[in-house]
Amino acid sequence: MPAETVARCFQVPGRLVALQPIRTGNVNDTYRAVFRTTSSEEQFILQRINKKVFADPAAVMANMKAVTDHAHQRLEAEAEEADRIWQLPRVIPAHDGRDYSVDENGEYWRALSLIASASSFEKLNNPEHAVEAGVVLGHFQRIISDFPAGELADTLPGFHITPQYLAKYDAVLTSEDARGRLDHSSEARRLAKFVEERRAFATVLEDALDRGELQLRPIHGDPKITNIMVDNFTGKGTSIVDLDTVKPGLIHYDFGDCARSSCNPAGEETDDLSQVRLDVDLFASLVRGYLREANAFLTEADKHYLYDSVRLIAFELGLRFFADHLAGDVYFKTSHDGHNLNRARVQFALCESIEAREPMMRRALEARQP
Ligand code: GN1
Ligand code: MG
Repeated sequence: MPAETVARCFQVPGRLVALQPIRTGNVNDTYRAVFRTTSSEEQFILQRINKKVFADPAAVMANMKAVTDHAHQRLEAEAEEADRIWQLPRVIPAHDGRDYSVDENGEYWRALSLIASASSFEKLNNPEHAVEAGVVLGHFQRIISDFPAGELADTLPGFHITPQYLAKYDAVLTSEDARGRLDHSSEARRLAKFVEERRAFATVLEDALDRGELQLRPIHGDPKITNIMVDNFTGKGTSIVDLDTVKPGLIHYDFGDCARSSCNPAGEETDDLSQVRLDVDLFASLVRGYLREANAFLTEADKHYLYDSVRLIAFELGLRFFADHLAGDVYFKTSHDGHNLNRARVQFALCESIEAREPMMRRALEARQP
């Protein structure tokens, strides 16, 4: 069913006047829909949920609805004391009252309210932006930290459990096609060696969870810098978006993902590996903003693992891209041959840079603790 037809299935007043594709995500198809009446305009985000990734889109929407309802209640309760107006997407119901609409091909679509007068960026622009990105993530984690993680469905089994990505990578390597891709590329073999050298490290967070040092909480799941919105008028962080990976997990994967995506000035799509690095000054600013909010709920053990989380998530994402390349590009959207291989090279280069800066990053984390 064309997106124009689906856009009309949700409870939005007026007539559809425009539908513009937004081509940033690696998984779902996204549009901005504009509806008008004679006296008003409403814009919202329309998304087709990728069923190859999310096997149970209804459960994804149930998680999203429960967490955003809870977060909106907290935002309203804290609005008077807050230093800004925080925004958060709301799930817009379909005409039949459900949180999604299913088209005649069985595809699932959702509508989400648009964040007003705000922009997101591919990378951090300056230290103030870094502080704001940290504040936005810490604030979101804080207002959902009292939501019972056990009430959320595990919509993506294995998502952000690094040892499970290693197991999948090993399984991919048993196929002849994957072995062929490895044998024909010295760069792919270099990356395979990189993975082998870090196998033991891959369990660092899950071991801490098993020992009872860390605990499962609701997490965002995908707080990369492009999902953090900054107010066009005030320059302050105003919202975090892309809530379909909200699920029980370790908040460390969130912190790591925010840091690895925001503090690498080259971005994750660069071809120039020499520009890839973890900028420690930006990281220190991000940490300052994050802990301003997150100190309210982080334990000492949580803080102990923050450095490892940044190193681990760069490794994990590189491993996911690399495994997808070897599997024949079946998960992430790609625009050219070798796209996922290059993305993996970037994340592994970033991981090395994080390893080289460990003492400085640990100092930045310690300096920010009261
Ligand atoms: C995917 O589609 P997007 O851009 O929101 C992926 C994240 C990765 C990210 C890397 C469900 O997110 O885990 O970190 O690409 N989402 C899923 O850019 O796998
Ligand atoms: Mg996402």
